[in-house]
Amino acid sequence: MISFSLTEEQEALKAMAREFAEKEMKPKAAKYDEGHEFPEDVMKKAFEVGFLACKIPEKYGGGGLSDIDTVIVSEELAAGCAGMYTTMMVNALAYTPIILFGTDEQKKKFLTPHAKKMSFAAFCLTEREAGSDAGALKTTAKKVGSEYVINGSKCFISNAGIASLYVVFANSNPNKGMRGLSAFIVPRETPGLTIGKVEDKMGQRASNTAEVIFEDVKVPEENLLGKEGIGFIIAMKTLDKTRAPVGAAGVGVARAALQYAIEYAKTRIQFGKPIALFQHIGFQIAQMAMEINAARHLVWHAAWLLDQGKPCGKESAMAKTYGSDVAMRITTECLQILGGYGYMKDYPMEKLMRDAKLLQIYEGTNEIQRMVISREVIGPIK
Ligand code: COS
Repeated sequence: MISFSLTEEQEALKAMAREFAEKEMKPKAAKYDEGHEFPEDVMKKAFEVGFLACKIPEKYGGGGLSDIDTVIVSEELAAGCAGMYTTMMVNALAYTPIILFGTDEQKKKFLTPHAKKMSFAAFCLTEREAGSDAGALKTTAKKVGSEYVINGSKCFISNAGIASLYVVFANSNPNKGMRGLSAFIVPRETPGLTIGKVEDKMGQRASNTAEVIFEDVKVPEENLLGKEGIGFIIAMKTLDKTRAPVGAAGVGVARAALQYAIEYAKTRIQFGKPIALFQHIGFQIAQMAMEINAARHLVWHAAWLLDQGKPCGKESAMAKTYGSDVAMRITTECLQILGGYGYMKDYPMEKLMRDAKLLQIYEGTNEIQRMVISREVIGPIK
């Protein structure tokens, strides 16, 4: 059966996220972008209303949001500020390997405290020499007695500098290549874990992105997720789950840009009439509205498949790619509608455009997504 109607709870969740974005995020978005600062006051409130732990299952004290719930919330939060959205939803990214592969004991030990107190987590996969080619990562985890000793470094890690918990992918059997990868839960206070360079980003500047360095970091074997050698699969299954929300964030950013451009076009008078009455602008607005709807439908379909437990690697990749491409295209076009004003920092459009760009890059570049989609669509070649 196909249905686009939301439940009463989902409508309430959407309204709450929209109000939070309007009242708490939007008014402070420019300040935290300009200052490249961690929005602590906003995050405290986000924790109070449950967004930081929204993906932690209810059994462990969190919000237990479904995948459809998650994309609804993601669209709304990203419409408020994509950088703040990323700070919140990277928690979901880092909790997902534990939710999917952790034991009951690991979930109680590591997730429950995050549901009780404002906390952040980071997903440590990317390295300087292993970005798109995630399987080629060089960080090692050597088994010594009942511990693993982790050495290496990770880069471009969202939430790195503010996290108290890291899910770290390392090779515990380098002879096996990507089949030697394993995933570990590493608490912040573990000796040898340090934070390196904090990145100065073009957009999403309210989100913290930094390097994480591991020098003889010892973790007990109880912190291994699943079993040795399935780290790559853990990473891929996690990303299958988290890519649709990135598409949803693209929808949110695009929607915010279009809404602003429409208000502007209705009041900006040129040649004696509002520019919204020029056919070119009207058609542009129609095209953008169609693309936003199309992107949302792809996102909701991927989230629905996830909730049904059906395979959705291709659909998640489509949702992420189309949603983020639409965000980039629409923020660029909306900026053009504002002309010179769009290019100035006094208006929100240039930030939306800078923020959109990162959505095409993180959680797997859109080129990698196209590779995932094309492999499945083309199928085996004899
Ligand atoms: N679910 C389950 N298993 C998966 C999977 C998925 N979504 N994707 C791949 N696998 C499995 C494959 O089935 C294969 O297993 P077998 O060898 O047993 O058949 C194994 O994993 C290797 O997969 P593949 O051959 O596709 O690996 P490639 O190196 O060719 O490609 C890509 C892997 C490029 C898809 C992967 O490295 C990737 O997603 N890179 C981007 C990383 C990323 O998103 N980084 C962002 C950082 S997090 S913010």
